[in-house]
Amino acid sequence: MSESWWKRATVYQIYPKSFNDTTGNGIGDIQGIIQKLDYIKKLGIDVIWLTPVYQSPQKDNGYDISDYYTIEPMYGTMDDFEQLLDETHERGMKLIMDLVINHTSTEHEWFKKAVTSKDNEYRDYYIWKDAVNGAEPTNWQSKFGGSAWQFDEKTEQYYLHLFDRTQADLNWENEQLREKLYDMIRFWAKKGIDGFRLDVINLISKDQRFPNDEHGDGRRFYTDGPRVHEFLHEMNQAVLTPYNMMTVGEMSSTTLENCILYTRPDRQELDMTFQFHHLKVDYPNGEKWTKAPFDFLELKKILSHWQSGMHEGKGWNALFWCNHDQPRAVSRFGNERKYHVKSAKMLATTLHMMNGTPYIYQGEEIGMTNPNFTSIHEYRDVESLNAYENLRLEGKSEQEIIEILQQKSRDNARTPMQWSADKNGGFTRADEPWIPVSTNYPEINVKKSLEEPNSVFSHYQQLISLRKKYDIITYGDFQLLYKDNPQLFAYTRKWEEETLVVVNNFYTEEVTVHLPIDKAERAEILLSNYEDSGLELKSLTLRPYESVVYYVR
Ligand code: TEU
Repeated sequence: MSESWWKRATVYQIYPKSFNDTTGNGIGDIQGIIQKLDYIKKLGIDVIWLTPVYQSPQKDNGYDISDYYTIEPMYGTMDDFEQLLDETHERGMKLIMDLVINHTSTEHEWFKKAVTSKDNEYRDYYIWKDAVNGAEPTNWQSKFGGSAWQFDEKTEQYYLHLFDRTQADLNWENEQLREKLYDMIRFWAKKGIDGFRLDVINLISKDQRFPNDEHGDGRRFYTDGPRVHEFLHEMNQAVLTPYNMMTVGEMSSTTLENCILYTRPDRQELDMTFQFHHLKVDYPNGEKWTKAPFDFLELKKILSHWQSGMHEGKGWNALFWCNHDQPRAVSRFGNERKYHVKSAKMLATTLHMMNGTPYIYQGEEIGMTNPNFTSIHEYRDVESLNAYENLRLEGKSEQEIIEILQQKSRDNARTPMQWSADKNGGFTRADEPWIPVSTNYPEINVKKSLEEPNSVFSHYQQLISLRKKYDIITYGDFQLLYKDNPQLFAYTRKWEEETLVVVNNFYTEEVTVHLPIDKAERAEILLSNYEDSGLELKSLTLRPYESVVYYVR
């Protein structure tokens, strides 16, 4: 396998809690994943990314780890995990784990010891500060709302938590702590896993002055922080390269310049990065908790900027529309009602023909939608529940808040995988799954998608196989066309004598374009979401959500 095999790979993200339940307790489990490996293989997947299955009190669905070395019992046992790993490999696929090392659960042994006294040997594994003027040490805000500092009555100091108060930030300045984390990574690498997705890894280095943020929520003092590249290179040399781990960093609020530094091969830090700027184009003035349409021109601008910038900078993008923290793509950027299949396919083509490694979030391959819950009692996510309380305090009505959650909540992507039209979408035999199934499971499910020749599933299969067949998709450059067109996302990929022309109509209105392509008369269609797309590139009319990949050589 070449050292950059992952440049041609497609990754499938599994959120185990909502994937497949085999015990009847309403919660997905590892044996449930094993049952569906042939399905994932049929899609054409190369790598599975498993979100956390370590022991956790589940305050943040596993991103609050209390023991890095134990499988959470509700998901199964270490034997189950090792069986999953073996059976994944037997099918020629790889498995990467989620590595959450910016913080641990406050139920982790390290924290439970650290909080016993100021001079405990584990105290410095976390970030403790005295009150300032009787209040929190800084005005930094948690990403889940409220202060990022929690007061501990026993030792009369605050500890830092950039997320929930039960998720205490680790002190990466402590070398002994770093070594303990590298030992843990070696433990999993020695089991034979193939890599890691590193959770909010660009937050691990904090400005040690811990200043107040006079202009914001404090993120500029810990995002892409002063020693982050040093720490990542140290970890790379200590464990990631020695065990040949594929790595993707989740980079909260990062920059193109930093992502080039994180992923340029000569720097030996990470292989690729997720950035989120394209997923904030429906956050007016950066505010998530408002109902707003997405800004299409901004979406094109951001994606194109990252395509060209990372290509020129020799970095590598992780491409995605959705994950367990984001609303469903077809609901957010497509048309889940009248043009459900067409728009789901259009979004898939738009992303998968780009430069980078594409990630498919479970259910995206069949066009799963937001569930449009109508009651706060259907929501589960700590961020959603905090937002509900905060919006009530702001005076918003119940209906206004529910409409905002319907559009923006992370629960949107966490409803159970829809396998069939059976009870609970075939996810569980329990009466009540841990979170309600979307009511459209009789219409949108795997069984139905596998039976239909022109399903969203079959479109993803074709996109994945095109990536393996055409090197231009992996190595070609990127050029946006018609950047000011309000409904068309069109771009070219060029490599040696070849050109891909990818045209995507993001709306229901028809649009006519005159594509400036050399040798256009030699164009052939590699993939379309319509049966009869035109070949006249000089004057091409695209129908609602029409999406076509042309190949010219
Ligand atoms: O997400 C970090 C992150 O940037 C998002 O959670 C975002 O900040 C949040 O959704 C507010 O919009 C990672 C994990 O993917 C997420 O599930 C965890 O909750 C978080 O880190 C803490 O571990």
